[in-house]
Amino acid sequence: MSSSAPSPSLAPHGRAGLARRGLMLVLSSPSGAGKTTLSRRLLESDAHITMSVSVTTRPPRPGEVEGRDYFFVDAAHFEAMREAGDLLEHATVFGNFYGTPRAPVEEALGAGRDVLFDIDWQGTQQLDESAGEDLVKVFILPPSAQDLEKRLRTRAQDSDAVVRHRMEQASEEIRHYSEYDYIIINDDVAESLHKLTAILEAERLKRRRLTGLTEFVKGLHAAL
Ligand SMILES: Nc1nc2c(ncn2[C@@H]2O[C@H](COP(=O)(O)OP(=O)(O)O)[C@@H](O)[C@H]2O)c(=O)[nH]1
Ligand SMILES: [Mg+2]
Repeated sequence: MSSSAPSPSLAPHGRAGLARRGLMLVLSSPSGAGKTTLSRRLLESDAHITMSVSVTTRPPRPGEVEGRDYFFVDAAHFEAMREAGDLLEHATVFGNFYGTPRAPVEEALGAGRDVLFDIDWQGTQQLDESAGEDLVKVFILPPSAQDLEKRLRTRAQDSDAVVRHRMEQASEEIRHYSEYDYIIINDDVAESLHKLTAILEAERLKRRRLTGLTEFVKGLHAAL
């Protein structure tokens, strides 16, 4: 993703010309907490972060676009990717397989771009092991159980039994909140986006990510 008008505060090579390593921003939440909406909004507002598009064996929902929301594949294709080592992480969620293709992530990070992941706690744990310090983990919580139930009902128009099952799954996902660095209670999307942007900006300024810092400071010294 690129922009003709880069915002100086968010540029991977900021005004001072500092190069930095790209970071991996993970968003996890129970289904219905608003994570997909929040991801979309972040991608629209920040030109320097790229979405990691997962492969899944779940069938597409109405309105979902191949290559934007997911790459929709069958189980055999998924297995082949997994066996070839083409997935950075993978997990089974609601009986379907989900995985993160490795190549696009490595390519984006190599180019100094940040990558956004909408994955569950299982995938986050796997990335934690392989990515370590490049990973920034954000957990989104619904403001209340009633709110979550309302969102699940209006969104999917599922039966009571399905909604009940999703609520139980939500309860299970929420158990993992303490494995994350940041928590956002998603009461209001605009406010949550503001918080997420603040997290991203602060993380981008971490000294250890600024690979061009030594050179920059050397230059300062030389001119003093
Ligand atoms: N581990 C892992 N989880 C994923 C991946 N892609 C999506 N997920 C998670 O799978 C869960 C179900 O996603 P989805 O089928 O889109 O339904 P949703 O709950 O309505 O968002 C969500 O928690 C996603 O974050 C992936 O590549 N790896
Ligand atoms: Mg989603």
